[in-house]
Amino acid sequence: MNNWEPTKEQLADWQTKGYFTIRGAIPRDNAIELRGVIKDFLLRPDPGLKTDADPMDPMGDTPQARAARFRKLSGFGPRLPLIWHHYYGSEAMTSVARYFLGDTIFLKFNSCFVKPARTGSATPWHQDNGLWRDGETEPFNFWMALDPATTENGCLQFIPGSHKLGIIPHIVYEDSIHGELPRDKVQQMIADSGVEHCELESGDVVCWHSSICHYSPPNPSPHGRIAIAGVYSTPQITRRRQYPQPYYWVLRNGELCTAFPPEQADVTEVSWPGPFPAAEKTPAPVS
Ligand SMILES: O=C(O)CCC(=O)C(=O)O
Repeated sequence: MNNWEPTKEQLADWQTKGYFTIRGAIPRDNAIELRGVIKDFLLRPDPGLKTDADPMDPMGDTPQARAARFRKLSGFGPRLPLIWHHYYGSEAMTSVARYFLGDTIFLKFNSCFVKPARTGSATPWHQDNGLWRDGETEPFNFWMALDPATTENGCLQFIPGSHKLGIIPHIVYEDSIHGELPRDKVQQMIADSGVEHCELESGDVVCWHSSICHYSPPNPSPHGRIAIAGVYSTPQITRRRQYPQPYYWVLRNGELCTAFPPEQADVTEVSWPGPFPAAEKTPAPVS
């Protein structure tokens, strides 16, 4: 294992803003291969993966329409060797996580965010641990652009410094696709701290604190935006889980876990905290 260390700038960004970027975390050619694997899944009549309950428009029977059905796919990383070895279970990513989490790490969540050209929808303002509702602030979140992510095609936006505000209870509005930060609170945070657009090239990664407030807008542009995201954690941080999804070892005692399929980590289960509370009224989403 190499000993990755952040640059001074990355460390300062992590501490003050709550996120930092790694340019060329994996070679661009590899990122483009991974995108091909995801596109292959999207075009299958039944991708056989966990998908959001928010299929996107249009839902026709052309290859283009089939590729535009889903906003998010989950649980594919440990099933696809190319994605596992180049990303979730790679030395490139685990050596970064090791700097923050230590020598024994598992993958807590893995998902793919698909934002097709013109129809790609927004991910509402949220904190990851506001959605998890397990009280964990220390897991390590990472997101890789497979297509270039730009302001035009809906790159991620962060409120710098919002990771210091603690976990804010999330709610659902009538038009929410999942729990989200209270919209009036987001307006106030943006007025106070501004918003940063995180533009990335294929193979670049952004890592963020689990409490940072972030969002991605719809994609009106002619360019699709596919990205793969993950969350690493440790047995010390994660003593409980809320989703019926397995966790997978990536690093044990400083050794990269190279087995495929990856070995599942044993984590004590606790019960699901129940639905998000409903908002009293529904203002327009914050964009
Ligand atoms: O890729 C996106 O649009 C949203 C990603 C996100 O919010 C997340 O991974 O928590």
